[in-house]
Amino acid sequence: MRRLSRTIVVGAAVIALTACSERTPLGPNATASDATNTLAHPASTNIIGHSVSVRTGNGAPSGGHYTLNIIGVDRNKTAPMTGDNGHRIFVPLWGNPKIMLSEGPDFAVLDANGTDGEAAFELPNPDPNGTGTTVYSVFARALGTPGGKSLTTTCAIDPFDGSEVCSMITLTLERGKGKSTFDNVSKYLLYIYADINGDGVLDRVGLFDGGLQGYFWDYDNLGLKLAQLRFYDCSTTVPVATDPNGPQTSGCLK
Ligand SMILES: [Ca+2]
Ligand SMILES: [Ca+2]
Repeated sequence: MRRLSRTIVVGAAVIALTACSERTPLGPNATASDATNTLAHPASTNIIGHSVSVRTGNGAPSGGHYTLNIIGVDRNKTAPMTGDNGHRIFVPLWGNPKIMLSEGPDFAVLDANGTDGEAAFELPNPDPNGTGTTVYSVFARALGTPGGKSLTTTCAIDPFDGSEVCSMITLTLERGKGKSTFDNVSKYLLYIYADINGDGVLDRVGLFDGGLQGYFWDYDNLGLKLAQLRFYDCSTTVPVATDPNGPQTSGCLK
């Protein structure tokens, strides 16, 4: 029986906090009013209360955000697209690529071509202290021709035996008829719910926690043309480890 390495976790938190002090706003889509509203002070309620306070018509918060479009294509891309930071990742319309995740101060597409089986995306540590309350939140919706859906599961590698560990909760994005609205999907995309220490009790592991490595989104596309993710500068408190299907609470949509 083993435990998460707290030493590594604490070390990562210090690095993340250092990075925070130099962090720029959420991205090119951020509005001028968000210029002072960086993630540098995650404990401040002002971040949530003032910039992200109104639900817009599509179910998303208002305010600055970074958008990532995951685009399903029926022909493989041949261009390398490494370092192509265009806010979009191409994936097979039918297929099961990995979107490799790496920690960084900003949101950035590092490899836009997932049609070769693997894409890469950089994002900040969502929960540097492992409290279950994030420093930013992810909203998602399905767009494109009705009928398609995708299944996204957050996974990582167990450093002790190299096995793949996936969250027991999977985000389903399904394009129905009519208007497509955003939902807060933070617990699906920013955490892994799994028993990683083998004691028979579920654990909750935030992205980039030192207890696992090689984090990625397993993206199983079943004909979805466009999955749109938006990252907002507001916090979400996700369910406890033993109740992954429980509700999230969030200050994003006050
Ligand atoms: Ca690739
Ligand atoms: Ca456990």
